[in-house]
Amino acid sequence: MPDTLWGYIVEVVQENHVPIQGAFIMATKNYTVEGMTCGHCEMSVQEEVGEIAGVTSVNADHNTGAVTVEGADFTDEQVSAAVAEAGYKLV
Ligand SMILES: [Cu+2]
Repeated sequence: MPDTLWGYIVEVVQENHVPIQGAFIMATKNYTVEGMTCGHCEMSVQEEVGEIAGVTSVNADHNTGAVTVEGADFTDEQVSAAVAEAGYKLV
């Protein structure tokens, strides 16, 4: 009986340590990008930023410079690097 009880406790502890898949916290972040002048610029930024792991949607507006990024587990540094890769500057 004690062996069974011990085994049961170990199992519960292990179960509680199983990482829960799909529990990432989704976030929407707003950035301002300098240098976009037309729809092609928007596309370039959206493409590059969209390649960041965890990013689910990107919306860029060349009129305002606003770039909205939605996703989980991405950093400002990654967005800044992607914007620079596209040829623009995060401000
Ligand atoms: Cu353009």
